[in-house]
Amino acid sequence: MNEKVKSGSRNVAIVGPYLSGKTTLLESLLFVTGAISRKGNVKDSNTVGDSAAESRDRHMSVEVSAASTEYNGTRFTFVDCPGSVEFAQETYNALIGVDAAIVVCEPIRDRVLTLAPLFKFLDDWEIPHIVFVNKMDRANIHVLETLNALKAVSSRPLVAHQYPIMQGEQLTGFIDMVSEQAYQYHPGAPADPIPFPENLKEEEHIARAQMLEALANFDDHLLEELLEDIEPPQEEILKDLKMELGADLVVPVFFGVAEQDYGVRPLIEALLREAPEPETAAERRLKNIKGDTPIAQVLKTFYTPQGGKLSLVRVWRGKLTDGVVLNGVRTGGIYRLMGQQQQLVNEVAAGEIVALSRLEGIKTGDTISTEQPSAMQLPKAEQLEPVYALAITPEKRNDEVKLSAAITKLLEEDCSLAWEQHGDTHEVILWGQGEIHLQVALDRLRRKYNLPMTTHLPQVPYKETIRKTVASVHGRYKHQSGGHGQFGDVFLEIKPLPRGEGFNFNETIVGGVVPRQYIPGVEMGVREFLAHGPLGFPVVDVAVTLTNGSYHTVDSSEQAFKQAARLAMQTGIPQAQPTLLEPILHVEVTTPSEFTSKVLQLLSGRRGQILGYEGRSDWQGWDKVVAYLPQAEMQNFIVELRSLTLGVGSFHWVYDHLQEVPDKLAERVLATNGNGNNGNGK
Ligand SMILES: Nc1nc2c(ncn2[C@@H]2O[C@H](COP(=O)(O)OP(=O)(O)OP(=O)(O)O)[C@@H](O)[C@H]2O)c(=O)[nH]1
Ligand SMILES: [Mg+2]
Repeated sequence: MNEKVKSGSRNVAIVGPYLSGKTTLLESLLFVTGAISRKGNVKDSNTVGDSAAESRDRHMSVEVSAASTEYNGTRFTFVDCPGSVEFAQETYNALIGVDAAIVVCEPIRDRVLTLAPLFKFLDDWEIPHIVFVNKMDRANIHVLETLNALKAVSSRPLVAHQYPIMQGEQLTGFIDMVSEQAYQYHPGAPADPIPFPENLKEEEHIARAQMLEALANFDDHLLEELLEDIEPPQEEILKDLKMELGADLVVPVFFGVAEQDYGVRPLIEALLREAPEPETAAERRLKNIKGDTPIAQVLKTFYTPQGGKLSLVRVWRGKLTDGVVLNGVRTGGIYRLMGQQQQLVNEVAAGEIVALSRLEGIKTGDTISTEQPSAMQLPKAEQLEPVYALAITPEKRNDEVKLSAAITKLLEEDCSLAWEQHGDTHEVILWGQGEIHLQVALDRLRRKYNLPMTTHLPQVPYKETIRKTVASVHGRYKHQSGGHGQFGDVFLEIKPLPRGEGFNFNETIVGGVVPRQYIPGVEMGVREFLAHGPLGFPVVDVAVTLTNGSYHTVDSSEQAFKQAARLAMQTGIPQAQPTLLEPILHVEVTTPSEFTSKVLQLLSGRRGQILGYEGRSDWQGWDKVVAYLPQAEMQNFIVELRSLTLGVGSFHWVYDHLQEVPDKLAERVLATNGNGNNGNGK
């Protein structure tokens, strides 16, 4: 790694939709700045960005990866983010720590539309960003069409910083919109200045006028010049570009072919000239935090293949030196990263992104400082809710004990995962953002923690209830064995309760026909029975009253009354018309309005009950659909929702209530997973 840094640093995230060429662009940036001497390729699994085994296996990025390089005396740390929505949490966590972002996209209308959630995040957090339209070697739509598609999804004005020169679908050069100088690209070499291509004059003029107008919206002086038809000096345009990009007021657009390094030098030149200095982001983030205590924030937590913990941090203020104690924890070492390679450094100044080792107990998003305990907490990216689940079991039974420690580490690396041990079904359920997300988590369990797992679809936690009252049911337990006998005798009333009331137990015993000390035994017997009803599921919304009974002075015991109660329940519940209940979720789906009708169909097709839908007040062009959805229908809901909405639809859910399963469906459920292991009375 180069150590010729003279003037400051820039931290730049590379973000954008799945497969748009982010990792390839990083490779090219590292190559043209001399940080690597040979370019790797995503297909050959030898790029810096995708150096994690789980990324290499899939030819896609599944976690953020950082790499530092140096250009013209400035250190650039790039953070290559995964594009798949299933790994969006990684991207969001990292984005809050950078000075600017490059949004890489393809010149394809539908793919551009998928940028909307990312643009929203960037604007909500005021993160300066530029767009790099990649794959301009296969651009089969006109430049203006690409720009219009981009404008439609960005709340900030887009300004074309370059005008591409095309030959058919292939980018061959560009016109710099500030200087109006044209350049010709060459394979493996920097671009050359060429005369202005006359055939593009008209288009370029329109695009340039739009750029200047957009900039003038935030600069009165420039506006006056434009109104008076005065050509503004280049320095003024550049100054405005820098100021307005830094304040996230405009979004400059560049074009290129990362695979051929086309457009990559102009991109890094522009970053050097126009990306805001690290102080800009620091001022924005530390707005309310006075003083000069060193402060950093964790953007990502890694467990290296050797098992060491590494925290990628942004140093917001002050200097960190080797062995510094942060939040009471002594750091192991400070490293600059080049993918999975680490270079040890002695100290690091504010405005850099580096990795710190052994920050035990400190999580992604945490604010860390030399003060202890740290009272400061910088805002963190919102945590995504899990939307997809699999039940998991270790392949080897003995591994069960190791599982929870390993999953805890997994969750530290990725907070968009969650897990639970389900109370009713006893399954261990791994929750995440989609199929690939969970497969990656399982790969990590196998590879890093030697915990191969098998998976299956989680059971739906059905319950059962009753429809009818049984006024009196008798249970008598009588057992003679050697010395003491066993005797318990009860009459119970069993009544359905309204939905959601759970269970209650009463007694109306008079005259001590069932002595006080045996009544808890009766309740225990009833509760035990209800844990596994006749259909095979826990019974809820039932009231049981002990109304009568008898006892034996010598042979009665709490245990005998418990058995008597179970016997009464065994007889009584089947007479009370047991029925199956299913959990119903309250869901709020977020979708671009153009897909709302499809979303409504999807919900109805899955037995959903639409409660309403409306435009989102905070997001133009997007709707919120609210519905009840049976949990049994949730398994692939996110997968189908994404496939209907170009991948951008999402949903939020909470458990809401239990509801009777329609008879026909209940028969099917019971045929496949009812009653088989009903432990009742055994
Ligand atoms: N034709 C063409 N293909 C490219 C270009 N840049 C990248 N690709 C190809 O696009 C595919 C995806 O590239 P990546 O660099 O992995 O894309 P990514 O955006 O990092 O993907 P994720 O991180 O998985 O979202 C690979 O097959 C690349 O070779 C380009 O400029 N032109
Ligand atoms: Mg990638």
